[in-house]
Amino acid sequence: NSPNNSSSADSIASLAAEITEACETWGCFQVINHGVPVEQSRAIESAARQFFDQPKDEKKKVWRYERNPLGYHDSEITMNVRDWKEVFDFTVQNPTLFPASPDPHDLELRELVNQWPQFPPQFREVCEEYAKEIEKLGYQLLELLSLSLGLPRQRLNHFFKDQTSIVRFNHYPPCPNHPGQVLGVGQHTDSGALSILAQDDVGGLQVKRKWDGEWAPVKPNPHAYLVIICDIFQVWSNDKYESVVHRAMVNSEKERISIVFFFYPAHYTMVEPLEELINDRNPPKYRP
Ligand code: AKG
Repeated sequence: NSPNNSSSADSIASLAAEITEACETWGCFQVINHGVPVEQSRAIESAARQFFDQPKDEKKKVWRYERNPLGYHDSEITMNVRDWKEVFDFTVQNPTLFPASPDPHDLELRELVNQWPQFPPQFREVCEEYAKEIEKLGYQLLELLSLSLGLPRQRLNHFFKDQTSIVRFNHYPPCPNHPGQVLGVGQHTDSGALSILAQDDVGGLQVKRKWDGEWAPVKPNPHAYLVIICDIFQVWSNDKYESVVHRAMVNSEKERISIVFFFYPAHYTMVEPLEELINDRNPPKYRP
């Protein structure tokens, strides 16, 4: 109750109000002064560049496979000939338990284990350190998002005790083809709760505006993260916040890197609209 406490409570409340507005209008927002140390952001970007700079045969040593889809892949494996990118994925809780199939009645679980490349030598350490920092930011954002929905600050945290989150490096090589005909990644929404995206200064990410369906470029700011509302959050909020449709354009001259933290709850989480947000006038729009 000291003056300092009340001014910090006021600034959290006003931050939560700004987040409400951004999520309702855009489904995403940028954060600066986020607390992830700049050395760690630089180290992970440099590790990603060094990894992707290797010949394909080297990268293929950590090629992902069907039962453990972590590691390196490109559109050869996704069969999506329109995606002009290559990817490296690792899980934040290693190993992570994951449903073997999308069928909710199939209870078989798989253990997903990270595949670490030999080069660059500090790759694993840099990734693990970064994961700790981005996870901290994820929890802070969850708290602010809870407040922004008028819920207790810690309301969502327990869903993430055994999180199945993934960090993805996206590398988009320069693409000589006509940019209008090729997409780095086609339009989609993310299936998790939140995505926290870092990008270099090249640009290419676009989000679909909710009010007129037009594509809006996200101005790249290498010191900021873009926080994206994803499908699970849309269900929790019973459509108050909608998952944002986004895509990445290619660049004909420059390569581009983005690093995404896909914040997923535990595999056993039953996703349904939060009961505090439901009433007779706002019945649940989703079944569990
Ligand atoms: C994804 O990895 O799902 C993305 O949407 C990446 C977008 C980007 O690279 O900016």
